[in-house]
Amino acid sequence: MTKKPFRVGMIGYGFMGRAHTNAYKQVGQFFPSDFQVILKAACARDAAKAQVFADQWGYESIETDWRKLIARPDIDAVDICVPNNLHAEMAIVAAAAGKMILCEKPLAMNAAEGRTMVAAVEAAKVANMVWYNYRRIPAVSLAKKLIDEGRLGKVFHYRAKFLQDWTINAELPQGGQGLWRLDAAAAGAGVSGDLLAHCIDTALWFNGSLSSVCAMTEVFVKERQHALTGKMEQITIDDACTFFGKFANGSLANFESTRYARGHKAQYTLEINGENMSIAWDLHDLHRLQIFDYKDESKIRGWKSIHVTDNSPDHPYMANWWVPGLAIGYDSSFTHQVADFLQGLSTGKPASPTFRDALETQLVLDAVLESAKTHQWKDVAKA
Ligand code: SOE
Repeated sequence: MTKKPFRVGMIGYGFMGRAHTNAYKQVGQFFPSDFQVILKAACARDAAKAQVFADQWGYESIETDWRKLIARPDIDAVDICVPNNLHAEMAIVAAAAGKMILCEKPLAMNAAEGRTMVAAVEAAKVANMVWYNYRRIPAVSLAKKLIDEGRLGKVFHYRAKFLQDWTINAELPQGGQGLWRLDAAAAGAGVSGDLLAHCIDTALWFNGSLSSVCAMTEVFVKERQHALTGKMEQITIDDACTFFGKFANGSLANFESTRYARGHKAQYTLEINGENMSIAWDLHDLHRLQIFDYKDESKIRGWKSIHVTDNSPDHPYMANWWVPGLAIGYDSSFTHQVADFLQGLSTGKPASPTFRDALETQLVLDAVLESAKTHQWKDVAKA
């Protein structure tokens, strides 16, 4: 069967540029589809850096102007892997050019910007998706399956945290590669947009809408040297953000994120407690799902740890990998996301989260930051 080309134009070459490209390279082997992914062009302002990236990862060509990349007739899909302040403009131009768009998370700097992006992709009717990759860790996808099967009964609590420790050093500058995450002008928000966004995305997927939130944020290092200007500049993003809230289904939410939890590198944990079952997951042990099922016979009832590596269809995505018991990793979640995106193109049922789905996360984030600023509960606006 002749496959349809899916010609990718990648904008950006950092950590996420590599993670997404790795997924494009793997997907055809592990998840065959109607499409042949072709790494057509990599784009970065610095031609030398773009060329090194293109050579290392197998892109056929480079561009240094993202508008030229988007305009190229041999590009079908644009992957936006640049700091958050550039997402909206690039996505809107790509939509107008009729290109499919795969955008790194968070969708936008804020919900207002997110709305313009949703309007653009929906008006242009182009396929779109946001890279909230943790949904596609098999253990997390299995948790979603169990929740959708109604096994939990009434849900009472949802709690999640995402802890890191890489910004404790006050000498660390802000701005530039990787460190743009500390610069409000480039990132929009701190740990809320960078880390809590993942937790919120999964929570909304598992447990439905959040209706109201009450938050606090803190900036522990008030000034950092800006890598681009060399000057000491104020830090206005949140270094830490904690919030609680209420879901529309009546359950209570409890979230925490920080880059100041010494010893934790990327500890994303989540737990959901229902009347019949509780489910917990930890990114540091990513192929295990912890389950407590109250329906178990009392003498053997207790928390069980499921190694989500079986190749039966019950363990999402695993049938396409190795033999039972052999684990896959963080990188595979991106491969699964591309696989689902391509499948969505064939079936006409778009892979989530679409820009519209991701806008809901953005609305929660806006309410969280507003609540922290005003020291008041805030309702989450409707999409
Ligand atoms: C920040 O350190 C970061 O790389 C986030 O930007 C990613 O979204 C998260 O998955 C891991 O941590």
